[in-house]
Amino acid sequence: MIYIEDISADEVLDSRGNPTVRAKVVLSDGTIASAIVPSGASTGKREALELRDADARYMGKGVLKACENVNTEIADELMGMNPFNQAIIDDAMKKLDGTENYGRLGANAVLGVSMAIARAAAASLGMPLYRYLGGANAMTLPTPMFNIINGGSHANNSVDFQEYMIMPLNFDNFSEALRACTEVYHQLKKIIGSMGESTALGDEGGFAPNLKDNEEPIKVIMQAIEKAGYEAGKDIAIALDVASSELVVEGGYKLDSEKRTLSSAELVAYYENLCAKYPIVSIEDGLSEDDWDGWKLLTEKLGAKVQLVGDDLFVTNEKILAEGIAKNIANAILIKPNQIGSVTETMRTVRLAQRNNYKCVMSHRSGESEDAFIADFAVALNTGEIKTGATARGERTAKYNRLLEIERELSLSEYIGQQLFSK
Ligand code: 2PG
Ligand code: MG
Repeated sequence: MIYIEDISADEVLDSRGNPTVRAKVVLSDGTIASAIVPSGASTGKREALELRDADARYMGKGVLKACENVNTEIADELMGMNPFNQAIIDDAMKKLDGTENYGRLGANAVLGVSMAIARAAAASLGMPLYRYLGGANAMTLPTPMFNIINGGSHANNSVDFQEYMIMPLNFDNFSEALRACTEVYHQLKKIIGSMGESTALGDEGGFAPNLKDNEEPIKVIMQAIEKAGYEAGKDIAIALDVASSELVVEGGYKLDSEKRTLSSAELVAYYENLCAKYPIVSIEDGLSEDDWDGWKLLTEKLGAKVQLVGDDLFVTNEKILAEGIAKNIANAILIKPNQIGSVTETMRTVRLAQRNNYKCVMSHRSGESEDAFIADFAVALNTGEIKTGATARGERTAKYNRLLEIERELSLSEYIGQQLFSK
């Protein structure tokens, strides 16, 4: 029997220059695989714990303790186990940690190992990761939610909303859809430049200009869609991640660029107005993670026609999602493996969402790496959508380029004619 021979971790850097965990797994058949854990900026309060050293190194952000936990306790526990039992392995780490949120070992330690083991198991079988994790049914290339303007805590500009994204509609395949989005991105750069604004990039590869309010980015994106030769609403739609938990102040949501604070009901009305004027198909974290009454109102008002994605709201947590489903809150969930801490728990949350007709959007974090695990994971779980930034910055293109590779593999394989593209 093939077994786990060695597990280790070292401290590497993410796309913001912050330390993160790279875990490495060696199997008894000689297979070696590694995985790098991402890290968020606008994190939800109920996310699993990211263990940081909080000492003098890297302004407290070192992850040597998390690496040490992998090198000692986790390695001791898992060495000798069968790498093909992902759920049993992930469960063993959960028990070893002993807390609800990986508060002892760190979700960054646990997730790194969980991903590296999945990757090693796939490699040992000579299978692509998406096929190993998803089986014969893994064949849907996800629609990109392509981040084109960055604001909020992902950029140093005036825009309050965190992400303005475009989504391709009705394209026959992933690569054509990606091309269309990238062409819009290039046109947008020209338009922003011609306005005399900076075309510098934010954390996720979108532009980060100073614009006068939170509607202006949508206006320039509409122009860019047209300039690129596409029709807004027919070929390309708009999606927002407001990340509104970051806007909360006493008495409501503060929109700095507009010098006003809105109540939950006023913010919902603001979205209704935007949706009436523009082809907006998805709004993420429109209300804060604690504002469940606001979420209820938002879902009542817009849920029938707009995808309402819970990110900070659900933090990829099966239990919190179950509460949301029971209360009819939102109709979609963002899936970030490091919010919950392991491959198995991520899969369980996706399963619950899909069974209840909640859409799933696989997602990167704002602090990323060259690791493209989520590209395979999105195909494996047939999430149908992926959020992984713009086609700029290597840590973002790593995911798009991996999806292009998967697309090619699926159309060359036994799935000829069956490669599905979620649109
Ligand atoms: C989000 C993410 C990713 P962060 O809010 O959806 O885009 O940002 O990783 O900073 O939480
Ligand atoms: Mg979000």
